[in-house]
Parts: sequence; structure tokens; C-alpha cells
Amino acid sequence: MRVKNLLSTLLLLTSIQFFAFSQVNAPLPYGPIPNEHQMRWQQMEYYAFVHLSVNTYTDMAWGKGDEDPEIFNPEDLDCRQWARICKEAGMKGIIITAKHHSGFCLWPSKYTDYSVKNAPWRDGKGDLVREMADACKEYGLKFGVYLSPWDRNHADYGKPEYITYFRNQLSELLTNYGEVFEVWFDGANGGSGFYGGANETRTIDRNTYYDWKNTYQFVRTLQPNIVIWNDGGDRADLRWVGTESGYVGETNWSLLNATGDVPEQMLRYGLENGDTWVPGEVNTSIRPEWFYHEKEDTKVKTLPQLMDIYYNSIGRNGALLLNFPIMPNGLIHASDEKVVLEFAHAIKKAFSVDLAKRSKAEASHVRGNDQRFGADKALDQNNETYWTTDDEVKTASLTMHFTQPISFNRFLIQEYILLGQRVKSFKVEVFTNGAWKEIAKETTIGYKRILRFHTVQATKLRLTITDSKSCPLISNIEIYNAPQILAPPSIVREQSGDVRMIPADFESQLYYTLDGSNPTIKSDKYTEPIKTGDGKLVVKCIAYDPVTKNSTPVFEEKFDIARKHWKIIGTADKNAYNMLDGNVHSQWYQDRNQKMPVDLVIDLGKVENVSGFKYLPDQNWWAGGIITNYSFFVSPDGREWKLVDGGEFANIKNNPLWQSKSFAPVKTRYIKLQALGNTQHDNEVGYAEIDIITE
Ligand code: FUL
Repeated sequence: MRVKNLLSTLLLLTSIQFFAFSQVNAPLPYGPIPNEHQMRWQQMEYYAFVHLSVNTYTDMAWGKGDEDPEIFNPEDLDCRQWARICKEAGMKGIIITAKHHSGFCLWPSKYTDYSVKNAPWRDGKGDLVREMADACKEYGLKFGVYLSPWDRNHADYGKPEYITYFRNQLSELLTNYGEVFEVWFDGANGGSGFYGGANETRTIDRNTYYDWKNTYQFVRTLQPNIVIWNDGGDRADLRWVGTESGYVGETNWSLLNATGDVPEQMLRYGLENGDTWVPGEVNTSIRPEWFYHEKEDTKVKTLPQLMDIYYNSIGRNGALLLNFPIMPNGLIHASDEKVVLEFAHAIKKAFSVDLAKRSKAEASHVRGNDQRFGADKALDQNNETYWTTDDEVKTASLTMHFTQPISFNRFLIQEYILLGQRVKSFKVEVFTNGAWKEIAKETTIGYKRILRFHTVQATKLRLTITDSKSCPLISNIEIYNAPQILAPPSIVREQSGDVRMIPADFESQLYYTLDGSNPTIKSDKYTEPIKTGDGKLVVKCIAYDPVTKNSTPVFEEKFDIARKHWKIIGTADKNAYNMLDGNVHSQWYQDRNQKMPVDLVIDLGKVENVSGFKYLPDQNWWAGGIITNYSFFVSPDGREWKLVDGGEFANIKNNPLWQSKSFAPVKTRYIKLQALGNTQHDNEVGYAEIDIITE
């Protein structure tokens, strides 16, 4: 009996031991990893910026610091409207410009008079930061602050005393308004300003002046859970991605080095072997500019543009910080609200049915053959579990078998970044028509990567990690069949006369006519630039979704004669032809040494019956060279000129759109647009496009 007991005890011990040995350990972290605050932030994914300050009332991008607080009166201000919109838009928080470069404070700071205290708004008794914080609380949003280090109002800016002032302000913002999830230290620093009446230019060394190391420490003492954004000085928790246009690199490492300069390339792509975790935040505005300008009411980003931004930020291991410029009355404009809610709806629709759920997965390698790390852990909707391999395995695949053929066009994948970002490259193949077909070959994954591709129908999908720093850890895979965004394409006519269409959704089918009739899906399908003759053209077009069988209303673009034979006289600069390329985003500037009046002479190649001309100024926000006053001449030989029109482009400053001028028809081979003045009252003259109107 005793022997039997001993035996069974031995057996039990051995099996426990065997079991214990068969259990592999979870991988150890590899390289830098996010801290808990960065992790919490990363999971927010999408949140808002709001820009409001004195320059909202002066139509400026930046306040100069001498604006009278009297102008600050957002009479209908309602932070609850902002919070409601952000909440409905699916955002997780709001960051407010508590103080922009002007130095004007949206809260009644004890340390300056340059604030809402001295504004007519709420009779000087208001506290906009408080209203924002309260509205965030009410709507269950996190609350963040932007505090510009550069202060164009403060007399001490540039001196050591200013740092005390800056920290005093931080202490107000970070103690009096509850939990703050993020603080934003804008990189624009130093330059000209009011500076307490000195009206001069002050330069600082943005790496040392703010004593970031101690400033960060101070911030963290006041708000232990905060994440700090900074694009200069000591590395903060989050990095700028090097652009304000709403995208980060396809390759996007959440790593940088703690010290040393960060070239723009590195901001965009991160640094594969960086020694510090610094993930990218993609900041962009729903309009071209950060502050409200009425002239941008027609330039609110469209749904397709916002969708691109989504895939190019959140879909590339970034977070999206989308800005609303607040109107002078204190509200978000109805057009901005409309499109951001459409955007939310479209995202919801795109990611509503996860088709990966309908699959069974197997993997080429599983860590220690332990099912705790099996392929199904990438599909179990649990971000705490992951599929992984033994440490030395850097190439492995996971195959998903669908119960029936499925159609899809989005692939979403996440790494378990708590143990480091590891994957260097991967590919996706589908099993379709009896064979494997590669549909994507990519680099990094990170917290989240979303791939877009043309809809495929398949019975299997194979993910292959082709290179990884150490064993890959895949916590989640999702597959979707996103509906097409049906919107009109952009249609341009190049100098050659060819017509190019740029679809709003890359899966859109475009059908067009050139004979004035309304296109249907029986009309010509757009596949490549359309060769046309030299004459005038009416292009009518629809975008069509073969799945829903819906199409857009007919969209039409009219073009005058092709500019094929035109020659720009008096310049050897090839960029001059940017004016004729149909692309409104390319421009050309005349030699900057010329003095007004500045002539643009064009040889039309042959005699045309001209009855007007069209001018589109440089479309960039900072564009100079916008012509306000002009004369227009014609000539048979480019020597003898006859004035046929002249005057001004009224309101071109506020509305730098196409300007059309007509005059009595005249037969001519040469034209001359003479710039007499510009919006800046200097000698710069630029053009995005130039065209004529013919009889
Ligand atoms: C920039 C600033 O200069 C802009 O005015 C804006 O605040 C943007 C978010 O950051 O650097």
C-alpha cells in the first residue's frame, strides 16, 4: 500500500514536472516599450483639437500678441456643442488651445492680464478652459490643453523670467481643471512679436530655453497620467509626424532616439532601432488652416479626404488629432459638423462586420506548441492574448480558412506592442480561383495597421511575417468589406489636352461622356487618361458602385480649348508650365527680382478668338503673389500690344478661387496678363493656372 502510494506520488510529481517544462514562458519585451500612459493614449486613436483665440477675430493664422482683448467675444460660445459633435463623431477627447502664440489666455490666469478677464465675453468673468473641461466631463471625453511655449505678448519672453511664467501657467492649467490627458507644446518658437510693447524679434534656442527636462518633470508631478507632445527639445511621450496634412509614413516605427536631432524623415517613419518609445500623433485640420477663416467655408475637407486621412493615420500605427477651427461666434461651423459626422458614419459602416470571425486559423509556428500562443489568439477579440512563435523564429505564417468564399477589401492587424514593436515586414496572400495571390507586401505593423486593396473573393487568407526583430506577436486580425465612398472624382485637363480623372474612392468605377449626354454605366468607363482633340470639352461623369448599384449624380466639368501649343515667352524656367498642367496644386512664380508691373506673355500657337481669360492664384495657405489689379493685352505678333481689359480681382484675398474676366471677342495669337499689384503690396506674382475663354 505504501509502495503504491509512493509510486503514484512519484508519477504525479513527474507529470507536474513534465507539465511545468512543457509550458513555455511568454516572450520578454524586445527593445523599448510603451509606458501605461502611452498605451492608454494609443488606444484612444482619435480625438479633437479646437483652435480659438484673438486671431479668430483678425482672420490671421497667428496672433501677433498686440491684439486688443476687446475683440474676443464669442457671443454664442457653447463648449457643449463642440463636445457633442466630437462625441457623436466617435472621438475620445478634446485638446483646447488654452494659449496660442498670441499669448492670449482662454482662462483668467492670475499671472497676466492678457486673457478672457479683459474681454467682453461673459463680461470678463468667463473661463473658457473651465467650460471646455466641464463639457468634456459631461460628454465622457478626455480633456487636453495646448499651451504655446512661444508667447508673442509677454514682455519677458526670451528671458529666464518667462520660464517661471510659463510654469505658473502650466500649474494653473494642470491643477484647476481635473484630469488632463495630453499637453501640447507647439514647436513654433521665437520670432517677432509685441513682447509687452517692445515690438521686436526675439530668438531662443528651443532645445534649451524651456529647460524641458525639468518642465516635463513639473508637468508629471501635477498630472501623473499625462502624455506630453513636443516636437522640439527633449524627447516627449509623443512625436509630431513632420506634416500637418494628415498622414504618417507607411513604415512607422514608434521609436526615436532619446537625444539628437530628429530629421523630418525620422518624424515620418520613426527610427527602426530607436532607443525610446515615441509614437506618432497625426495632427491636421478639417479645413486648410487651424483658425477659422470665412474664406475657407468652401474648403472643408471632404468625406473621401477624411477617409484617406483615417487610413493614413490610424491605419498606419498613428493616432489622429483632427482640428475644428471655432467660428468667431464660438461654434463649430455646420459644414464641419456635417462632414465629420458623415466620416464617423462611414468608418462605422466600413468596420461593422468582422469577417475574420468566420474563419479558423492555423499557424506555421506556435511558441512551444503551446496553445496559449496559438493562431486563434489573433482572432479571439481579446487584445491581451496573441499568436507568437519561439524567440528565434522571425518568419512565420498564419492561414485563415473561411467557411465559405468571402469578399473583402480591408485587412486590419495589430501587434501586441506592450512587449515592443517587432515586425519589420509582412505580406498578405489570398487563395482565390484555386491559387495563392499576393495582395499586399508591407513593412511595419505596430499598434494598428489597416490595409486597403481592391475587393477580392477568397476561401483562405495567409499572413506571412517575412521579417521581425524577434518573434512576432500578433494580437488581432480583422477583415472587412468596406462599402465604396461614392463621390465625384476630380477632373483635370492637362496641357496635352488629355483628360485625367482622379476617383474619390480607389474602387470607384467612373463612366463618362464627352458629347454632352448624361453618362450611365453603359457609357465609356474611365481606365486611363482620355485623349481628346484640341477643342472645347464638356466632360460628364458618374461614379458607380457595382455592389450597391448606386451611382453619384452626374458631375460635369467644362474646359476651353486645349493649351497644347502654348508657349510661355520670356522664361526658360520649365516650372512655368505648372500654370498649364491642370493641377491646381502646382504653381509658378515670376522671377522675384522683377518690379510691378509684371508681364506674363503667352504665345497661343495660333490665332484664337479670345473673349476672356481665367486666373487661379497659388492655392497654398501661405501663398503670396496673388494678383489684385491687372491689365490684359492682345497682340498678333508679340510686339504690338492692344489693351482689351483691365481692373481688379475683387475679394481675391479672401477668396482665392478661379477669377474669370470677359471682354469683346478679339482675334489674337499672343496674350499678355500684366500684374499691377498684389495682396501683399510687393512685387511677387504667382499663378496656379492660367487659361483663356474663346468664342
Ligand atoms: C502649428 C501652429 O503654429 C499652428 O498655428 C497650429 O496651432 C498647429 C496645431 O501647430 O505649429
